[in-house]
Amino acid sequence: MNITPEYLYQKRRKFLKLGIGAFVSSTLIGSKLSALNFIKDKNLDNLKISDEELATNYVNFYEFSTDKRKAVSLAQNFNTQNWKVEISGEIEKPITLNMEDILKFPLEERIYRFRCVETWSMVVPWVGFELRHLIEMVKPTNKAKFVKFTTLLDKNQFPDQAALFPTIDYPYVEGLRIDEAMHPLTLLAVGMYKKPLKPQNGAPIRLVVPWKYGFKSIKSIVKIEFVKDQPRTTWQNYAPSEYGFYANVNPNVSHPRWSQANERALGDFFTKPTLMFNGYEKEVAKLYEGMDLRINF
Ligand SMILES: Nc1nc2c(c(=O)[nH]1)N[C@H]1C(S)=C(S)[C@@H](COP(=O)(O)O)O[C@H]1N2
Ligand SMILES: [Mo]
Repeated sequence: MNITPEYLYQKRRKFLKLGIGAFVSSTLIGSKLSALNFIKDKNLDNLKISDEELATNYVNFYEFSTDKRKAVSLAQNFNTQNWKVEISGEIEKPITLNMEDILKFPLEERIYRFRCVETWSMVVPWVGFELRHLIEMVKPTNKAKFVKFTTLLDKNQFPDQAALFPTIDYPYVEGLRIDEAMHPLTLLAVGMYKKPLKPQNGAPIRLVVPWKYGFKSIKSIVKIEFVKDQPRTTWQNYAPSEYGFYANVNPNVSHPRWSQANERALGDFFTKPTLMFNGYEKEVAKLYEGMDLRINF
């Protein structure tokens, strides 16, 4: 019989597992989230939400480890105290925001499909705000054509960044075209399952672009830059023939080493067909009108 109230258990676990830094930052976000009257996503598509334990324990976060389980355990002491996000480049109002500032954007819950390029998928109830609100605040100039995102670079915290031969180039960089970044589906997430993001899922703030492969949804962001030219991303650098800039979920365009036609939802035994633009075709297809999606993969 478990007689420990869930909130006490949670509290104790936090103290045992998290460094004090992560604790401070996640309590800040946690108190904000618990005070929040969520604009509840009505889940009109009736998506089956993934089990929270699976979604928080089966992760890709190469800075910690390429091994999904190891990444979770190595992430537990991640320090997000005094986290800042620098917003710069082709904008009228460059600014550096702390998490308190960021939590003033209108937070809401969004239940999204999420599809990794490795063919696993999940459905996550994110908590976040539309990136376009931040973009509107900083007033991009007409030279701003792309948005470039950068993850924290910190060899003291990320074992793979300190390795003699890191797996990928760091810091992790991603990018979106400005109209993709302005799309109302594009989120900056600070939470999932009504709680602050866990370190392994990209605390304290990450991108979520639900119609693109998961690697576009960059974690633990410290910099957002508005740029003229299409930024070169980490995965393009790693293998340009395998990971394109657009990375739109597309069952008709195979990865050179495997098909993208099907996927397996976390916890499921059977696979199911992958949907064009991950099920968001109605909302986003117009962004790519006239583009050859085999070339611009
Ligand atoms: N900084 C950083 N962001 C990242 C990654 C990473 O290794 N480092 N992995 C990406 C990949 S491949 C996926 S599928 C998603 C996984 O998000 P999740 O672990 O929260 O499910 O994060 C993406 N964002
Ligand atoms: Mo991924």
